[in-house]
Amino acid sequence: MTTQLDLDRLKKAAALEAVEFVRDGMIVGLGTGSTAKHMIVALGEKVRAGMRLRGVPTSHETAALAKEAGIALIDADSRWELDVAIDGADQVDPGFNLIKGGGGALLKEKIVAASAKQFIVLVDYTKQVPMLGGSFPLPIEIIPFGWGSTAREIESLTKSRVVLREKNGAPFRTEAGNLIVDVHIARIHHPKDLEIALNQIPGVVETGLFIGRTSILIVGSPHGVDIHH
Ligand code: ABF
Repeated sequence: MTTQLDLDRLKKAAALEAVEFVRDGMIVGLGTGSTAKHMIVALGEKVRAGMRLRGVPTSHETAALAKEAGIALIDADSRWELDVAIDGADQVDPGFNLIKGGGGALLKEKIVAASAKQFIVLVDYTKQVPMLGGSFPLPIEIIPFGWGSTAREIESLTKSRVVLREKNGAPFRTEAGNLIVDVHIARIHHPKDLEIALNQIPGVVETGLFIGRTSILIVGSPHGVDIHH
């Protein structure tokens, strides 16, 4: 049986491989989550060893970790171009398509991934699935105004149960002040089509589907770390 501790070791092993793609002078998109945290700590060590890096964080939590690690952050509200973005994921299929957003930072994560020349994704092997959906609900960030009607539209498009995410008994709010619904969808046969259709529903800000964005997938597993280009 693989314990959380074992999985964390695999995430760290993947993160250590990922930072080897970072070169002096790069601007790096910094992901969010427990896998990304290992990557940030490892980048901090590179900075201490003399590497010059600047980062764009995908959440307040990541910004705090990066500062602690000694990584200089650039003004997130300006115009930037990223050499590389490195982030975790909740599910990855054989085509390297992803579900992200379990941590609620999917909007910034997608903006950052989209603006990077290379998007490196880090997972432990348990995140690999033959097809997206099923074991992990698809997160969708929506505008609070009329959220019930947006959720109904999502429900009728996906024919799936749509649940408003809560935290401490209240609706979960993203850093942009929006809500998240988790869609309990069985199997996503055509993820690109679904992403396009969801984005056409008024009130949908962004979906947790990251389709065709992964440049490099790094998987930590009990037999070692695999790097897929
Ligand atoms: C972020 O962190 C999210 O998009 C995803 O929900 C989560 C992955 O979690 P972890 O790295 O903690 O397993 O990348």
